[in-house]
Amino acid sequence: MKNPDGLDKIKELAINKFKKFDTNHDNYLDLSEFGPAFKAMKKLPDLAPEAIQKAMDFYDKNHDGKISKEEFQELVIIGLQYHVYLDDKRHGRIESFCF
Ligand SMILES: [Ca+2]
Ligand SMILES: [Ca+2]
Repeated sequence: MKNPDGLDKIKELAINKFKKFDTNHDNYLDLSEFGPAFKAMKKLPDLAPEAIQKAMDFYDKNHDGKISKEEFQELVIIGLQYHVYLDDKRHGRIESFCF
C-alpha cells in the first residue's frame, strides 16, 4: 500500500463501525449483526440472506461462525481497495464511500 497513513485511517474507521454494529458488545459480529453491517457497507439493503451468509463464510477466516475485529478490518480494506485506488490522492472521500 502506497499510503500507510491512509490504511491506518481505514483500520481505525473499521473499528469504529465494528463497535457500532456489535450491538451486544461481545467483540464479535454474529450473523444477525453482520447482515446489517454488510448491507450498509455494500449499499445493498435488499441483499438476500444467502448472499450475506456466503459473504460471512468468506470473511470468517477462522470459521468460528463470527466476525472478529481483525476479520472485519480485512473486509473493509478489501471492500475499499477499489475506491482507494480511484481516490488515491483524495483520501478524504474514502469515508463517504464506507457505510
Ligand atoms: Ca456481537
Ligand atoms: Ca471468525
